Amino acid sequence: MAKVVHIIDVDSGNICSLENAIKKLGYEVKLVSNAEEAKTALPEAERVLLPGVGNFGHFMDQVNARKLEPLIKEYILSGKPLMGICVGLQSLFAGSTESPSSKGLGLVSSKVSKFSSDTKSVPHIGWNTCTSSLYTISPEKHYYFVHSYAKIGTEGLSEQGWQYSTCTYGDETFVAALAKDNLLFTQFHPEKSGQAGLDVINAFLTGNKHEPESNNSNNPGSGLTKRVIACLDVRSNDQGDIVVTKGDQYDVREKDDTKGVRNLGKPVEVAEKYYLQGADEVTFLNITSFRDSPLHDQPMLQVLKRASESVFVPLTIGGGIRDTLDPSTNKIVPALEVAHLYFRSGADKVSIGSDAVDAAEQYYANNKQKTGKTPIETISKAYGAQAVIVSVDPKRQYVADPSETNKHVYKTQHKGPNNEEYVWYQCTSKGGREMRDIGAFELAQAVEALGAGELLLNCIDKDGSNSGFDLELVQDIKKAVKIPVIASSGAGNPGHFVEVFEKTNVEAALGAGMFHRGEYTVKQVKEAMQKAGIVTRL
Ligand code: 1PR
Repeated sequence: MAKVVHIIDVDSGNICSLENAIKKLGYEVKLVSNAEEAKTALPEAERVLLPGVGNFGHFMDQVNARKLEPLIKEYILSGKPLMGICVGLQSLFAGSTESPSSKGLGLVSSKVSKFSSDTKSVPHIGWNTCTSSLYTISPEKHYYFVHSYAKIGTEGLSEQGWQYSTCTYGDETFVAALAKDNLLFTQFHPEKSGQAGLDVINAFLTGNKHEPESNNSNNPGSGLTKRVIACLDVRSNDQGDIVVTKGDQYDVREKDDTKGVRNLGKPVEVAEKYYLQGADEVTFLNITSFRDSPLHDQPMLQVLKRASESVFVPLTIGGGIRDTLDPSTNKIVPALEVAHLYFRSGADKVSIGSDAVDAAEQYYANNKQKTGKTPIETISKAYGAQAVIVSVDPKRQYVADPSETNKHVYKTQHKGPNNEEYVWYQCTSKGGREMRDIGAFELAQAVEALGAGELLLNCIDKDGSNSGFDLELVQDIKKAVKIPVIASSGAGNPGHFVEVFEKTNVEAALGAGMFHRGEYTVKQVKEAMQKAGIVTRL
């Protein structure tokens, strides 16, 4: 009979991913979500996981509302093994500047605080290296982090008997993992860190501690990598099968007489292939969700569920994240609930497209007052900014003189059809079908203010062109915001990834067509990056 692992489930975004990782390692999972269940389960439990994602206050509120705090503490004091992940690690501390009125478990006396964004993007998103060799954590390997808050510095930890591993992000060094007796806490997500992460979970489950002689005994490896993301545009074809497709300037129909939806494979198989090739993240964009409510899009939820059983890197899902009418009840289902459905099916982040344009327009119309009600705000409040990507679908617009528009323009080296020297990028919604009265620069600033954690910056003019990323646009949007930016649209060969990382300071780049058509693999992209001296995870 399989051994059992108990997971304390307070509706954290990553439960499904964690469950899949534990099952992959050959264990059975039992969820414990309230005091009643905990009172029966924890005295019998042999190994417990405490995962957390998102907002510290929301997490502690959930723990307290379910009356779990004394039971978790009692379990910890019993000396049996417990592993906390991400906000699970942060909950160990007395509190966090993220939610000053919420108390943590207080097993470590200091507080968690926010990264400074003076010289770097915040949140810290990506694959980074750590010191030490606690529970197989190796300075040679990369682990996936996604957070804005951390235990910065290590003062007092050794004195309180903790072994720790640290990670450096820009100018700040923070706690990547903490261990003491049978306790292990990681700030990174081992369930999303590929084989290296599965090894850490396995080491915890089997009690393989590998304690170093002293804290910080090893130098960390190369540090934060530039991420390579594989993107799967997904929709039903005319036969009703869910397929990976890919357009040119967003037109996904064949150019021949059939005019059928271009079919480039089955989503789960394609996602697995890119995971095995070394993709740092996989993104699914449900490109026709503006027509089909995601609430009834069970096939898409199934795709996500099945992909998350075998793909142990972050999965993003976009398409239809908005307040949605449920035709069966005639009631509006809030975007937060739609996102919740996706998170419970294995998504780690959601990507908002059309609704973000509405929200940004509303933000400026309200003189930059936030309502607290837009999907960006509600989802980021519950799941954390790092779980909310905004996908921008802009189209180039040329002007001869900046005075011709009230949008942010820049002088371009690639002049317009009538020799125009200035350009701005007009946002669209519904997959490029509707032109909107807002520029990409203005939208980027609005959605950052509303709480988005990352931007997926497409460019309709470049999509499917194989001519390289729009470097000017990427540079311009990087100047607009502090949050990380993913460059997208136009990648045709590995050199284009090298180019965007060398010529801009973007954090990640995404490719679709060149991978789907089998012209290049993700591995080839990463080998080219490594050859060029760009930090990557091979
Ligand atoms: O508006 O919140 O429902 O979200 C819809 C999502 O679907 C948005 O993220 C939007 O970008 C996407 N989408 C809608 N229609 C299309 C389409 O192609 N007809 N796909 C579409 C956008 C863009 C890329 C693409 C890159 C790289 N896909 O992410 O993968 O351009 O392509 P390349 O490397 O081949 O050049 P909502």
